[in-house]
Amino acid sequence: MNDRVVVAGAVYDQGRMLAARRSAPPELAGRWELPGGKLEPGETGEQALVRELREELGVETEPLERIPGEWPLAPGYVLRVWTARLVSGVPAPLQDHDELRWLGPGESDAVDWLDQDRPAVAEAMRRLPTG
Ligand code: DCM
Repeated sequence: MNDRVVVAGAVYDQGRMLAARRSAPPELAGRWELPGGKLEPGETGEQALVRELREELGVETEPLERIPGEWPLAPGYVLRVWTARLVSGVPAPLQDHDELRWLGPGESDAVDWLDQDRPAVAEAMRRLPTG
């Protein structure tokens, strides 16, 4: 059985990484994630990521690298994560989120990440570009 893919982005800008607090569904609300969403048929992971970040945050991004690995979500779904660069726009919580926060080096524990995002968050923070 093929699991459906959820893509998420570790968006970098000015040496920081973006974290987003979910507003729904109730069991995930209040927890923080790397923003993203479900891959649609015919899309590459990178295309889905750019689309989801545009829809959810109103920004244009450029995927950089896939973080190796795949993490189980709800049954039937797996999470794949890319690093990405903010190209234009100021992120705003347009959908699914009620707060955004930029995290600098050493600040990754400042928010309560969804458990399933933690391995990718740790790796993305290790890859944080300077400046
Ligand atoms: N999800 C997750 N971690 C992320 C992004 C999404 O666990 N970084 C989960 C939350 C939802 C599902 O994937 O159960 C689909 O996400 P969305 O509702 O944002 O489309």
